[in-house]
Amino acid sequence: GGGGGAGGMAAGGAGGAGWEGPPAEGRWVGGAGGARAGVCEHGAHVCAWEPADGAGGRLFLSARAAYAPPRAIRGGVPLCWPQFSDLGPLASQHGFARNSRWEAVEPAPPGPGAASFVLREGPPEWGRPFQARLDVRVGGQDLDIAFQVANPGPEAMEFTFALHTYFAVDDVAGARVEGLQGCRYLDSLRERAECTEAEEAVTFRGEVDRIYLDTPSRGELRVVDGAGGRAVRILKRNLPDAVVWNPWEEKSRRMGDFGDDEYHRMVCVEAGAIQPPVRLEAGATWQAGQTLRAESLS
Ligand code: TA6
Repeated sequence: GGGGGAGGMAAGGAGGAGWEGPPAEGRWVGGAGGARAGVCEHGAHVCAWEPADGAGGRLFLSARAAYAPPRAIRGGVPLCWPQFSDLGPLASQHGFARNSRWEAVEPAPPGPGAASFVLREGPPEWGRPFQARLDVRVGGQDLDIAFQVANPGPEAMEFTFALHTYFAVDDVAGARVEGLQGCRYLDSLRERAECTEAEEAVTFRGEVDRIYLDTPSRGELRVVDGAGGRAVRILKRNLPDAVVWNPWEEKSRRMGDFGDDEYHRMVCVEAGAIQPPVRLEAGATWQAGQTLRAESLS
């Protein structure tokens, strides 16, 4: 709750030039056509994304975001691993990847618009060895985020996962999420009751918090910012599920790193592998990712 931001860097609004440069340990990565992404080692977090079209930043970043542990950055693309929400053994909602310090490494393959990070250490309560890697690639109208995790063993590991993407919209009243008609979803506002989406598009007249299962992955899923005349398609790899969230008024007031009125300017659509959890055998590697493709409505 509360007004504008303290700490970190002042963050622009939904459609403006957005971010006035990375926070302390972040940086801009420039790709083809003048596209760029703001990335931080904290959480291997993509905090900002400006496609080549010059139509402004497409990710929401709270003016009150904090950029250091134990907080996760409020906006951009938080990495929810090894647990989405409370769907796992950890006490901390959304796991530890998003509020750990990752190490920047040479992108593979190297090239403009690429950034890579690794994480090999988790908190004691996780206690299982792993090697995680995040590869970001920005250029033209696309932002690609690829995650992989190797399980050296000796035991199999189970986890849930989501890319908790905050999309910028000029006005949530004119926002809609297309591509979910007919999908089953769990309504987190009603003890995860199982429902079916009847509407051609999900719109927002109050708090929405739903885990959609077995959703389309080839670009049918689209976040439309009607007021801003922009849209972003979500193409997914190995991420069957998609969470749709807007905190609305009351929950916004309760979040210290989120302005009371910032819910008007964001919609979360989070590509995930949530139900069933992922089971990764010893010696195996799991890969997943999303490509966000920015479009204009005109
Ligand atoms: O986006 C789905 C969700 O699980 C919501 O229930 C809400 O808790 C949101 O994540 C944000 O969680 P956070 O821990 O970042 O405040």
